[in-house]
Amino acid sequence: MQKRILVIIPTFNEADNITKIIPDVLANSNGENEFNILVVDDNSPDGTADMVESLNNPAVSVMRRERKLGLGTAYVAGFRYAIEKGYDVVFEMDADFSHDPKYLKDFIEKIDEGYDLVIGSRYVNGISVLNWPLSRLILSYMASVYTRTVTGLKVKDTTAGFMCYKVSALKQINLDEVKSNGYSFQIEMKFKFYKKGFKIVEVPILFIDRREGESKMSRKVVYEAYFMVWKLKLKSVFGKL
Ligand SMILES: Nc1nc2c(ncn2[C@@H]2O[C@H](COP(=O)(O)OP(=O)(O)O)[C@@H](O)[C@H]2O)c(=O)[nH]1
Ligand SMILES: [Mg+2]
Repeated sequence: MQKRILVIIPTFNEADNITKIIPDVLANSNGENEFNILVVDDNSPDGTADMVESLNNPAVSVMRRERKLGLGTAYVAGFRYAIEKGYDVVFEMDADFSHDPKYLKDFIEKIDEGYDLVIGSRYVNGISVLNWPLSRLILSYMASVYTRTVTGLKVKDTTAGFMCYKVSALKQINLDEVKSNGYSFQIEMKFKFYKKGFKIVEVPILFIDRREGESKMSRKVVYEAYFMVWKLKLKSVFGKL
């Protein structure tokens, strides 16, 4: 059966990456899987959104938001768009080539096997991360250990941002209740899927540090995640999740 697949790429100042990654993603389209892209741009000063629009590609849409509103809310807006437009499968993916489009087909295979959420994982086969400073790697790895310990979430790479959802499952998550603005969104979504009893699998990816531009990771993002994990745990204990 033919599947309509939407790859959501949130962007803030990704002009040097975005027009290069788009063709690599769309190259995955074939008779069975039709790939479209939604770029959710937060008024990037470097003109990311204009560059995408100038491609004039019918498989690519741009959602322009007024200002930098955070990764979490960008994805939620993308999910609502995917549901409204009747997509079957939706991807989360960074613009910066840390998430290599060559892996997209591995995720789709798992969706075809019946999984509801597929996670591109850096920590299933040891540690597969290239070119990150050691401090960033330790932060990421420890964030996963911490999240697993506090919440019991059975996922090795809890902050992974390369993911694929079956839209029929995503529809059962109350998106109004998704509270994270920043990167703790990645933890929140996995935990919500886990609590619903959906089928989750991790596939190995090699994560490579961004090609161009700058990371938007900040101290604020880390604090948000630190507290969000406890909020999720408490909510689930009191049956609110
Ligand atoms: N729309 C939007 N995109 C964002 C925001 N923050 C980060 N991004 C995008 O989300 C993706 C991941 O961010 P990145 O800075 O690469 O994070 P890192 O990989 O953890 O260092 C990239 O495509 C960013 O451009 C935001 O506030 N709004
Ligand atoms: Mg990145």
